[in-house]
Amino acid sequence: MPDLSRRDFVITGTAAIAALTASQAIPVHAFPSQPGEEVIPWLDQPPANPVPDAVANQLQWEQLNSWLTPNDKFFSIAHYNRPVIDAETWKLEVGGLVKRPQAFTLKDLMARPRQEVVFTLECSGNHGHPWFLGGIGTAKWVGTPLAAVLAEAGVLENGIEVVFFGADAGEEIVSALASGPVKRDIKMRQHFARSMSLADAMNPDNLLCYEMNGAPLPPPNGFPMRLIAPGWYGIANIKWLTRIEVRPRRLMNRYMARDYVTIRKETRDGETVWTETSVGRALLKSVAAKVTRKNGQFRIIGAAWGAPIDRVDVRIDQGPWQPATIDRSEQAKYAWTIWSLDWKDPLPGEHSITARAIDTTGQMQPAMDDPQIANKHTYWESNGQVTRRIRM
Ligand SMILES: Nc1nc2c(c(=O)[nH]1)N[C@H]1C(S)=C(S)[C@@H](COP(=O)(O)O)O[C@H]1N2
Ligand SMILES: [Mo]
Repeated sequence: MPDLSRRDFVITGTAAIAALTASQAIPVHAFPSQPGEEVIPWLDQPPANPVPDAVANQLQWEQLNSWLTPNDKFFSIAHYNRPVIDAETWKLEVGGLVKRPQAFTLKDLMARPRQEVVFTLECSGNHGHPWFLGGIGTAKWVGTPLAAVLAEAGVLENGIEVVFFGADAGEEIVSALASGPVKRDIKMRQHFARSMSLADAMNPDNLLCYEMNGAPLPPPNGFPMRLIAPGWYGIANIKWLTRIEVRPRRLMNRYMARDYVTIRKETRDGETVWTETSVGRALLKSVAAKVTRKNGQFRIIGAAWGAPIDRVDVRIDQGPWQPATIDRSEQAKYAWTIWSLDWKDPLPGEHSITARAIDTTGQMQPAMDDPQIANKHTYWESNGQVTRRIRM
């Protein structure tokens, strides 16, 4: 029995094709869309983005048609300015608590060993606001491993934290509360920065990245160099890198300690406890991306990411959870998994569609009323189950 992959269709007789297409209906590969396929738009379209300078080019879920997000469709976030960097004069400094401080040119770094990773980058604020649904994309990132650069620089014994600085900068004001009656605002110009523990920074998958989907890193995504930290939320992936500094203390700047901090109210032994935690690793999540119609057949197509995916369940209205078909044709450790579910004979009218992902350790993406989500008083790490509405 020959393997009837799609290519074989071309050289097989018409009768065989007819028999095969009739028996197996639509192929399990969700992408690319088929000729004659139509996308039914969601009813709950997001409102206008109130911060178009900071959050640009959000993913349009209905247009999701490939596993990798094309560079011109990839979202970008800039909390300060969007620097334009001359690659000829640009340098990356590696300093602080190292035996051999270094300064690399782009050529130096591109001459080092090349490594690639397909990684789904999501802003931890994604789905935290009604207008923010498209702060996510998947790309093939290429660069040189960070670990070897740090090892060659020789981290000194008291170096525990690795700080990554961007070229972008802004003014920060901190209310310095003294223990007495004195309170004073301190204004300072700060470069965008985030840090990781030395152990996290030494992860062999971390890249000093200069290439995205086969092209030089586009300016909005960090040209000429950014950190790619697979498995971490977007915020850790510092763009427009200029300096890496090893330090003896934790970094407590705005984007580590004040912003991108999740605040949760928990009850422990009847007592209310508030927790404040810095956003870090990505969390398990899934969404329905689009509903398609072809030859009178309907299909829900979506994505799941944030952890190795075992299963995705889909619920239509208040019906049972139905297991989706996982598209195994394109998968990678740190990339989203595409799934689909055939929707048999939807009734005309309004419907809701909810997806939930289950990872390979059996963990389930939390429901919106799960205490993990319901007791969260900030919009970061919004990985609760997403419900979309549609009119059929
Ligand atoms: N230098 C710098 N790096 C940054 C940011 C920034 O404002 N400045 N934003 C971060 C945030 S919040 C996210 S979600 C990701 C987004 O990456 P992208 O713009 O390539 O999509 O970049 C991160 N890296
Ligand atoms: Mo972000």
